Amino acid sequence: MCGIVGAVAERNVVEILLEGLKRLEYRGYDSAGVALLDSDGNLTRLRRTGKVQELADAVANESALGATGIAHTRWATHGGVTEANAHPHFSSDRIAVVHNGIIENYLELRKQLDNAGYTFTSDTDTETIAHQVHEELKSSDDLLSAVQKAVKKFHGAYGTVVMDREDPSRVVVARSGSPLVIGLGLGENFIASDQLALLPVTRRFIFLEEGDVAEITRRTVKIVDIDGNPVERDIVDSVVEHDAGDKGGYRHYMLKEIHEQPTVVRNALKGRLLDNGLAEGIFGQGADELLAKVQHVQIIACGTSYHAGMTARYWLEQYANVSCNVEIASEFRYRKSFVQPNSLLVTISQSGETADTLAALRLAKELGYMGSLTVCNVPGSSLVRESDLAFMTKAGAEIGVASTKAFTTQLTAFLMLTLALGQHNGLSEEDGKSIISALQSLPAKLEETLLLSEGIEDLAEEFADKHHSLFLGRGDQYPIAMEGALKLKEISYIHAEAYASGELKHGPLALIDDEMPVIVVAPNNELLEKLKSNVEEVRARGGIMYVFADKQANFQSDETMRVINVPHCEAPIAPIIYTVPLQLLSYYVALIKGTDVDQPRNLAKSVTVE
Ligand code: HGA
Repeated sequence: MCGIVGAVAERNVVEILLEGLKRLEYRGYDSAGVALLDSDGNLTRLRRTGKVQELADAVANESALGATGIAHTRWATHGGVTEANAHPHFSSDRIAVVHNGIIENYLELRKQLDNAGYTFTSDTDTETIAHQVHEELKSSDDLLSAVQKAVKKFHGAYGTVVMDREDPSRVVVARSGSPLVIGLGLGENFIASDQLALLPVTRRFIFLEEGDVAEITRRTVKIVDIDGNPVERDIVDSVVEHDAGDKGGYRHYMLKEIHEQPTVVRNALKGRLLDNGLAEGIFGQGADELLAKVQHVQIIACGTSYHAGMTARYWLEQYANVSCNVEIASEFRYRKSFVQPNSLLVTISQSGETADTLAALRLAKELGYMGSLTVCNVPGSSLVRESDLAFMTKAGAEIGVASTKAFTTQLTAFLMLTLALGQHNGLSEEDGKSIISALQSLPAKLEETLLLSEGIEDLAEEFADKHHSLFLGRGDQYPIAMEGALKLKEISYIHAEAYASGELKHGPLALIDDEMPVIVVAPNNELLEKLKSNVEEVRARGGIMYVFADKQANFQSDETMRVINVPHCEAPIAPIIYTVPLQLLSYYVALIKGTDVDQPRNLAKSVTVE
């Protein structure tokens, strides 16, 4: 989603801003812009639709420079993808603004500002921020109080940075619903929507909290709450490692991240899983006490993380004897729901900034859950900071928009949570041992599964001219079928739907013909015979199938069915293992179709708007 980078320095900051934008590129965007102020108050703005490189070329052509600056990658929510709608937005050639989020009451504000004589030059909600701050400056002592007064009038979400031509020594920033982090340098300070943008210039950060407004100069940072009262925020040394430029010899980040899975899963297990169970305190301080009381789990997530939650439900109910509901965050947050006694709220998000999930967590806190746990990949993110407990998935930076290693490490985390909750709820010794030994074998099994790569690359040829596809699975493989379908549509733009295969006869069978490939995930489990019947239902109607199956499942390739043998694995980790061939299939289909694998059209990595 949108990215923000800003700087107040003595040196020219344009390269810092552009490098910051490049580091946020992977999140997906449609246009980019920068505004620079020099010490004489000369204000320059450049904006381009398309890639940051086009903006960088324009900056080089114009030799733009300034020691104070703000920059932005936009993922349009209000107003089309045009240069005029790209940020920064100006008011009266004095105020410059970048913004992540949505000002929901922008039409009303726009009318008032229109009446006050302001001319709008874009269709965005963001431009109202610029004019509102300009308007407030008429009756304020300084930019900080003007921004503070302005944001009180906004409904919705904002992470915004404001620059004033008449005072190049500072920027003022405000956060509500969209993350912002201040980066502290030596004699220079920075602001960004994500610490990744600033790692080349600092590792010392202040994460702003909801409602914070801050004034940043080269040497000072002053933070106030929405009413103007000074507030203290901790300085944190970042532990995040990120080299956005490194694809490690792979053609795409996504392929690199698929191949990293054995390593990152090993990291996720290290020091946490012991031969006889879990190490103590792995879910954080006070977790053991809280988890001992849990009788129900409510999982909230979006997208791929939601599929991890769906899989977790099978495990928590089957092994840990804990009831579990899973809901999409954007639904949960807008409906009345009931809290079961002794319920733990679990959120899942790669970035920890997913707007709907964060809003759901905030809502849930008022509803009476016993506590909250987040399964997250980014330390210091909003979900981590606002949850009672955090379990870090340790997948490392995930750059490809289509999530791969974040998903398999989330699943690994949930098998550990199953062990943790199960020990208080009658997890059988046999199941406990089987989960532990399955997890111990997981990194090596993932390595073995990645060897399927070549065969899947050949198979992908058969999908390149298809427009639709169906994914089938049963039990804990149903969410894996859903995740496989999501991957294929995300990066190859082929329409893909997933069904629990028992549902076929209730509708989707009508779609079957030889133009509709049917992908089946078939480990050798207790549902195999049922699944085989579903496969026959497809065969009888002339469907073409691709079956990812355990060798012992005894599927034979023939003219209507291609069988890809997946390494045999223990039952608890089968959902994780069968995810990998589906990731590879999507990747190779996308490669043949020539799509933008790492930044698929219309999508963003960290979905920080509703
Ligand atoms: N509403 C603003 C910013 C959108 C955004 O934050 N996207 O992630 C716009 O449409 O320009």
